[in-house]
Amino acid sequence: MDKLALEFYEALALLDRPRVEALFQQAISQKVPMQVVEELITPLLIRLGDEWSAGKIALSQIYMASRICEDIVERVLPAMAVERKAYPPMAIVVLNDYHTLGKRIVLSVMQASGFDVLDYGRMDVDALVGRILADGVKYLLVSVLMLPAALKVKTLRAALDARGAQVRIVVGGAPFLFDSELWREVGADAMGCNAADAVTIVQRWREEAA
Ligand code: B12
Repeated sequence: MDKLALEFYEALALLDRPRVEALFQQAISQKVPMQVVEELITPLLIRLGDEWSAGKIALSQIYMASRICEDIVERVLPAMAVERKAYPPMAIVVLNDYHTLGKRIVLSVMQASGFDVLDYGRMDVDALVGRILADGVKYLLVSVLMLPAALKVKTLRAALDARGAQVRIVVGGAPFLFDSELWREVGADAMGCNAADAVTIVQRWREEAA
């Protein structure tokens, strides 16, 4: 970990908001804000999660640290592109989970890249299937950070298949980063490691259909 990342991590673990803010400003003087989010903030949150599962820090620390990060990320998310791309209807959702920051970032990056993406917020499978059918969604972006929620993608796929809905599903989030084969096992069509992957995958699907 470089010096800035180490200092950022220490400030975050101590919940020292002014220091975190100052270090973020320092980082964005060298790189574009979204790159700092992906390369600095996301890995450090993952590290905090590992420290929590190892019993080294309290959940309340993660909660507060993630609130500080959310505030920073919210301020630097890219603006929606003026030019919109003509793509099949697509939506993004957090499935049965309360981890929302990843979805927020993926949505903004997609919108900044010119995609119209319906934001379904947080839903369970039954409600989600209804929305997908009503909106005629063809590409679905699913964000999950809990393993039980990741396994629900299998239920979702089965429910969509049972209704004859042809929907391509791209998944992302911690369980799929922990287990690189999980996305196939739950019946997704693709898995993305970050927001930029979401853009690449959707573009690839469109090219394949052309
Ligand atoms: C912050 C955090 C919280 C916060 C969430 C705040 C919020 N509003 O989001 C709080 C404190 C509330 C929380 C609560 C809990 N958490 Co938590 N949490 C985390 C932590 C540390 C970071 C998550 C995060 O925000 N990362 C930053 C964002 C930007 O990254 P991201 O979501 O991964 O998204 C990026 C990529 O994955 C990708 N991506 C994400 N979605 C998608 C979708 C698509 C389509 C694509 C292409 C890409 C993509 O792009 C994003 C940008 O790069 C993770 C650790 C980890 N390894 O992820 C644990 C973690 C997810 N939590 C965990 C747990 C267990 C819990 C709790 C059950 C703890 C408890 N006992 O209460 C609760 C459950 C809450 C619930 N029911 O959902 C576990 C899950 C383990 C598992 N196997 O299921 C983890 C992995 C920690 C750990 N190492 O054990 N948590």
